[in-house]
Amino acid sequence: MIQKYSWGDPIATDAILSDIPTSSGSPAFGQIDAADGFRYSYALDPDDIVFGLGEANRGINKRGFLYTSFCTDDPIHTEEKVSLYGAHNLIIVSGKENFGLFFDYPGALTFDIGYSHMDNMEIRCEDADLDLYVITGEDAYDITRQFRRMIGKSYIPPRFAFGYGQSRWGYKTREDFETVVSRYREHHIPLDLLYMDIDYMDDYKDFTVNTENFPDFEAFTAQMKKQGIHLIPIIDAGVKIEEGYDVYEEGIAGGYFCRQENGEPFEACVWPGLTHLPDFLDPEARKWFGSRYKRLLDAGIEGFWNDMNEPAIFYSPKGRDDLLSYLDGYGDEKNAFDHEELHARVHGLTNSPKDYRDFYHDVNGKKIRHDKVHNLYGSNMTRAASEAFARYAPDKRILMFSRSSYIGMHRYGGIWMGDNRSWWSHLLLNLKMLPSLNMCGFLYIGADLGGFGADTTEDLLLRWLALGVFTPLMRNHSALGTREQECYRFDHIEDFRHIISIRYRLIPYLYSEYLKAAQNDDMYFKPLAFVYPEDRSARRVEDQLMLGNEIMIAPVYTQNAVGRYVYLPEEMKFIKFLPDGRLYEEILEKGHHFVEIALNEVPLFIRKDKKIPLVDPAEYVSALDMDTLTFIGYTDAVYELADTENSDDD
Ligand code: MIG
Repeated sequence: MIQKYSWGDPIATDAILSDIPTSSGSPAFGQIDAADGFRYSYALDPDDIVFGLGEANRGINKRGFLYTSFCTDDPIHTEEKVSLYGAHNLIIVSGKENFGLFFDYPGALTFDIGYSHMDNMEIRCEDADLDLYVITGEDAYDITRQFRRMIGKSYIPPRFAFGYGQSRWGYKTREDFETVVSRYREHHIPLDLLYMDIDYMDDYKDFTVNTENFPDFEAFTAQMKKQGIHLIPIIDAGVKIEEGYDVYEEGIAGGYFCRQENGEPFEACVWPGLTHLPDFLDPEARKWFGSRYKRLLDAGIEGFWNDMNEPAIFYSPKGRDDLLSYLDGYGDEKNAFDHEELHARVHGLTNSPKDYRDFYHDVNGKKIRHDKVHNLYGSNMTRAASEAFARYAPDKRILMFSRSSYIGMHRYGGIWMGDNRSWWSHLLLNLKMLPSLNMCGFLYIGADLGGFGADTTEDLLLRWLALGVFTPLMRNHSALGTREQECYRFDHIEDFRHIISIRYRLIPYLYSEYLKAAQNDDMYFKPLAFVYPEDRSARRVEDQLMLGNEIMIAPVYTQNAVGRYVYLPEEMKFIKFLPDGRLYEEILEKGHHFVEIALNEVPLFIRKDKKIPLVDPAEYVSALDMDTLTFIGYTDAVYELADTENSDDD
């Protein structure tokens, strides 16, 4: 059952598609104080687990910390961080009472889940203008499915988007890309996607391609496609201010950019230098920006990633000028600086709350200050793209994923988890986000395998890939200046070939489970707690996941480990794909086990009386041969592939 409660004058977010009448009175669970701002509080039972929050820090169980939904470009995801790139305001309390809460509020919203007081949860925001949906059900899984039905169907990518992708910030020329492809093909490591980061553009100008580095871009995409490779360019939110640049000029002429109080377009400095931010909350501006993707679609492009759309702001001219006049204030006494203040001012230039209060959106004819709708910005950028794809390529699935998101955007695309680092702890952190994101509708998801920031190591990349085998988005990506981490850079290239080949052998199964999840408003990844709610041990497992309806995964995330402990809530068949092509199979009883898993093995567990399909590997998705299909697991079981028609796999 879902009940909706409403306070003040909520801003429409389009997160919820179902029409739910507003209830009077107050929710059956917790207390509300809407006198000064908004506060929801609930006393937690010692046994309660709190699930949710999608892309957020810490555990699958969110208890014991503080989280603020305020989309933030922060590339250092250490344990104390309260905001990442997304704002996913769903939590589910599972224990003494079972209920879900979705706070439909697009500004900053804080979830204090046993942080200030261990046994209390408080959710608060500045304005008492919001809708609160209260969902009651049998258990967390049931509540999740009700929620998913209310937010509409998840995005479905083309089948090739289940292939493996190589990315790196720094690839610049046609030759750079061709080298990556030829080295992958030469070593017979499967590859379907090649990501183009900001350097493909002309001066970081959206929807341009540097003609010196790509003299004939269309011929290039066609030549790549012949080799089974899909090029996926990045698009940034900010539009460079430059006379003669058509996107800038159209934006000005159409009045499509966010404005300051005085009506002048707001300026933000990002990669291209000074930019204007398109007002993605305005349907006209969305339509215009979306139409720009067509240029690249026409050149043979079939997928995109949207970046910097929190929006990230390095600094604003106003912030810069404030700093300069502060410096001027010291005149000749440069040594007299208050060093703490100077430090704070310099660091405060980036993603400054002041800047977010300094520009406005046009929401259905109403002028709304940015910070009040901050969390909708990236979502609406991605919506602009998706609505354009529906206009220009209605019969085709286009790959689309975004960095920033709000619930509702799951209908338009997927997300990647942003700038993680080459840390073992992030392998585990990324694993924990997977089921939480699925709860919020985001199914096409994945992390930068190997880690984005910092230098990776061969063993970390191998272990991360062994998790990536199962994530819908399987992409190796890294930052400019870090150790190069394409698979062919390392000593044991055959191990990389093996692990990625296993992904390809599993694609019919993985894509099929993905389609089933999308079509049935279900989860692709589930916490064990959702499948075995009565099992007290399973309820607390944070480092194993259920995938689809048949398997459990338990990646190794510790350096130098030769295996790991796993908990089996029921008998399962433990399977390892060995590097020589053989399968290791062992039936394990319910309970705790230590399983050995070498760096070059891919483990999975098949649930009792289930089986999964497997095909022979191929070097790209459209070369997979469904005639080679066999089954592994409890082979007397029945398995049905989802209907994969219209999946655009070439
Ligand atoms: O400020 O385009 O998260 O994936 O490589 C950094 C360069 C901008 C951030 C993205 C990352 C991408 C990088 N971008």
